[in-house]
Amino acid sequence: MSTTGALAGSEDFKPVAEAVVGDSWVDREAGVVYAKGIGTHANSDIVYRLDPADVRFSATVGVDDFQRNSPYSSVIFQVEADGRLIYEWPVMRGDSEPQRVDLDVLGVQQLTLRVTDAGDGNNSDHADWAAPTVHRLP
Ligand SMILES: [Ca+2]
Repeated sequence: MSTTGALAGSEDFKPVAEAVVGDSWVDREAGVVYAKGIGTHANSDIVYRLDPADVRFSATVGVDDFQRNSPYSSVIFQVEADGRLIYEWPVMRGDSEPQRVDLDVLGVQQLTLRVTDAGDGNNSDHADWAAPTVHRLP
């Protein structure tokens, strides 16, 4: 997935950006470097139109490594399917463990990847969707 395939994207802080190889990633400490992902800054909405053959959405989410030592980072990751909340993880901070997301999206037409500022402002709220993938039936 890439943001160029998105229907719409919005962020409070800066344009939605493609994260690139060599950028800082959510799980460097564990030795995992993600080659692809979407780097965002809360508040952020990225909307995708799915294909009827799309069955699952997966990603690893977390605060960007760049903010590992920031006391201010606080974000909430959400996924909406046709406007219905299908995923939410409690507040993540710079030192929070990245989380694997794996969701059934069969029959979903519009998928929204959302990051909120967790209600306390968006200071240091760099949030990554690492390796975001839509799994399509062959
Ligand atoms: Ca925040």
